[in-house]
Amino acid sequence: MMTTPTVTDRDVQQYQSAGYIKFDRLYDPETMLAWKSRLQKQIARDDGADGSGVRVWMSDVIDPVLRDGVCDLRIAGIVRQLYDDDVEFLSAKAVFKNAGVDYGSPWHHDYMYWGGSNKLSAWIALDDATPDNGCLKVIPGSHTMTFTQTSTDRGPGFIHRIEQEDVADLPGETVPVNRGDVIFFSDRTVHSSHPNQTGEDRWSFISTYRSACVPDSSDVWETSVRL
Ligand SMILES: O=C(O)CCC(=O)C(=O)O
Repeated sequence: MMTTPTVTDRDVQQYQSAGYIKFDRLYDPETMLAWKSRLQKQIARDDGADGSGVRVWMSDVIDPVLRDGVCDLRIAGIVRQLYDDDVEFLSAKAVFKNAGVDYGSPWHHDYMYWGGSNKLSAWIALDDATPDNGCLKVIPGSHTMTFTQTSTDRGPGFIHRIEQEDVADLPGETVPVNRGDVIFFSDRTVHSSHPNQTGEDRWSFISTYRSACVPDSSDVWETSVRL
């Protein structure tokens, strides 16, 4: 039977002070490979799997198996303890890098894209990720800071960014993961990712949640699922 993962006071403190926390092996590797296969088939059906390595599904159109996966107790139990008791799932995105789509994401935080109330996302590792194949980098504590946003169509995928010189004095942390690990992070936490230099697949699935009790002025989401 599935049980709520243990979240200690120290974990909550780490999330609140650093703006992120990693939980090891929330999902088993077989489940992650099954999710990856569903995503690959869905993307192939939708658009032939070429182009950018980011795809987003809102809560009303996402594959129900994946929706149930990102709303189950493993994630919901942690989101409730780290962030808020009463939570809604909003959307999820696949971010894949491979031999053809190998870029690192530039520094940014997700609030730049969304606005509104503060949110939390879960970066779910569908593959092992290391500095060589494109794992995440975060700036601990950056969720409480203010940054200048640059908007550009330079480079792949990410329109809104924070310039490297604006974070040069802030120690970033590289967060390698094993398949099935999950990194929970605030939408104000500044993050980026390494490029994939291996030619091997690096897939992540990133689900996003908000408090059901806090008014949200963002116009990004029209549907949600109460956890
Ligand atoms: O998974 C990655 O490479 C980075 C994804 C990311 O930064 C984002 O989707 O906001």
